[in-house]
Amino acid sequence: VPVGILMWRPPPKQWKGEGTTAHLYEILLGRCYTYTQIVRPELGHKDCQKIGKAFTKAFLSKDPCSSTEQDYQPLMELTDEPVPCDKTLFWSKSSELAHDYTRVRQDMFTLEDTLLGYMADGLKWCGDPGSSEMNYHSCPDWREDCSNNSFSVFWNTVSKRFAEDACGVVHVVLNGSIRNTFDERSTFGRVEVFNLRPEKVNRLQAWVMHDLGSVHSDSCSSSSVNDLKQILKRRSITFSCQNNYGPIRLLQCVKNPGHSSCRYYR
Ligand code: N1C
Repeated sequence: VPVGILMWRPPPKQWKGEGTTAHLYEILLGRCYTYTQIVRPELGHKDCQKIGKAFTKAFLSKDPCSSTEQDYQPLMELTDEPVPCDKTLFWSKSSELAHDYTRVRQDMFTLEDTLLGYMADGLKWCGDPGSSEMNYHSCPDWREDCSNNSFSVFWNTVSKRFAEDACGVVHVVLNGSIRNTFDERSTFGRVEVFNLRPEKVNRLQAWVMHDLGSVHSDSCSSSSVNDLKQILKRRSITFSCQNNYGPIRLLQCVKNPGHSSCRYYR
């Protein structure tokens, strides 16, 4: 039998989404070291080599459309990290604003301010059952290919843990400039809200932020936010809500000082 036949592998499948981020492994390792050595040196004992290997092992040589929570379990165990009570910040459709805020409020944490979120933020990855390599050409698209793809399952898994670990008063930044300010299909609405532990979370504080100058707006009194309130009520968690929370409004004004809504601060 010619050697070439034995070596033949089916070509990687063509998915609708973009492929694995170039140099994924090196980026993950570099971010792990940056986080554990520089951002939070108290985590300096974490083994980034082991974490990097567990990360890629979770999806390499596997069908990227049948990813499971179990695949990521070894990685989860290596990256546990406490977030102090009252300091958890969730967000939905408000990524930039929420992260701007925790950048200044260094005592507060979004998922991307914890090790695993920091490592994975903005990256894409998938493998292929017929190969031990990453697929740099394409990865499944959530809508057009499959929902149980390697990175969606990852975000569901880490978001679930982030919510389970939260305690005290927890916070969420919501986008009041879109119709579904609270979206039951988002990670926040689907995963995080249902994984808060009522025995240790006493209250969810929502901040509904409007883009400067947006016309269409939803607020604390909108029906979608009321849905959130009802879900929490059934789960025995108190809900409070504030429109255009001042400290975050100030950050919006820092970026757009000329706006009429910001004249108050000039
Ligand atoms: O679906 P979302 O928002 O409600 O997810 C945000 C919510 C946050 O509270 C986070 O704790 O869920 C967590 N989370 C991330 O931290 C995260 N970083 C990057 C969920 N998803 C995250 N991503 C990617 O953004 C991921 O690919 C997911 O599909 C989007 C979700 O953004 P969204 O709809 O604005």
